[in-house]
Amino acid sequence: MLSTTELEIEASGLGRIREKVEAGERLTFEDGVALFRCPDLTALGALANHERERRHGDLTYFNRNVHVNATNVCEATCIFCSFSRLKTGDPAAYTMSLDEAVGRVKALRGELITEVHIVNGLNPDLPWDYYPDLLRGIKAERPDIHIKGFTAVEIHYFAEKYGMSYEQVLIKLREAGLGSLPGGGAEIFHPRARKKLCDDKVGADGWLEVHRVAHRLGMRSNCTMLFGSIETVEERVDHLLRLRSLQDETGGFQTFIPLRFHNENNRLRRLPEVTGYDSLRTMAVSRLLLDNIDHIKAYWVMLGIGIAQSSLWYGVDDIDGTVREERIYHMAGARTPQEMTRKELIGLIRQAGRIPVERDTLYNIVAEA
Ligand code: V47
Repeated sequence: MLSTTELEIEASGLGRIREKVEAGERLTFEDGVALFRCPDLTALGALANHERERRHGDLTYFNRNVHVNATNVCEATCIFCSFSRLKTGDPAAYTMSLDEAVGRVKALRGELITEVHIVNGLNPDLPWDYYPDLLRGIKAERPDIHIKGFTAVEIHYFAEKYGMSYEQVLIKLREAGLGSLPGGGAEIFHPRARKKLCDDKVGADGWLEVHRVAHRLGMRSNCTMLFGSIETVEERVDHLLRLRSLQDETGGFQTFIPLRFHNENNRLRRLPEVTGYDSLRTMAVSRLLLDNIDHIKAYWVMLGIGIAQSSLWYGVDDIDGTVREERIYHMAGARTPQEMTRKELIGLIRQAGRIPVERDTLYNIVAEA
């Protein structure tokens, strides 16, 4: 006999997909579109939660991290971005000196941070040495800290600007202390949407190739999707399936992070705010389609704390970290705090009925909280 939840899933038209999920069968493009088009969020959430609990039970991961955005000067003209400034000297453009950037980490002396997350603009005025020097400077201060830094877009830019292959860039950065790559810059891979969103930065194939090379070198990385701007549901599914294909090849992605579009201070400000409903369904569909990626992360800074917490029942098993000094989303209108304490994160996870687990960047367990 079917349980009440199974009956609800049947009634929502997702019965066949439920059978596939339970049999461990891979979902297709059409299944992905059907999941996005299903209005019954509760049924979709139950399906994603089934998968989440099968993999992780109640465990919910977080870490203690700090963000360093060393420059917002950026040659790219992505229309969704509120963080970047085209040229050095433009109002609100900034570039930290190495002392200043390393000083952000130095200031944490004694605090139990395990990760520095670095994402920058594509700054035409900086010499190559700035980047390895930044990594070495941070490592000299805190050899214990894992540096997750530079999106695939930055790696591609370094390769072109300084005349190296992706492999050479990654090896040099790794020698200077880079541990893994964050998932940013993926946006939406489909050429129609990508052309509108970010015509002058690396395309889907280049983004994927950087991660392919990083994985081949034994580095782990994350992946993302910017959702809720001008993309269609089909383009979201296409994006997720391209990530799934690369993961079949390499197995190097650790976590997928759906990034909710924020509409303030950028050229897409006329678009409506992305709803909580859309955020939850996007996370649920991601959990179901990305059958080969272990973790789905709710980045609370951009989702809002309430949705991030609710998402723990919609496929999500990771809530990111303490995130001090975030700039990219706060310049785009995020109203979330600049940081959360470990205690606050643990409280949010427990209040949602889940078990908090502090992890490091590579998902080694630091402590069961
Ligand atoms: O690539 C920029 C996004 C990304 C906006 O790997 C925007 O653990 C919404 O890479 N509205 C950078 N999104 C952030 C990033 C990241 C964040 C958290 C965790 C990890 C990880 C990586 O931010 C960009 C772009 O997709 N972004 N502007 C905006 N207005």
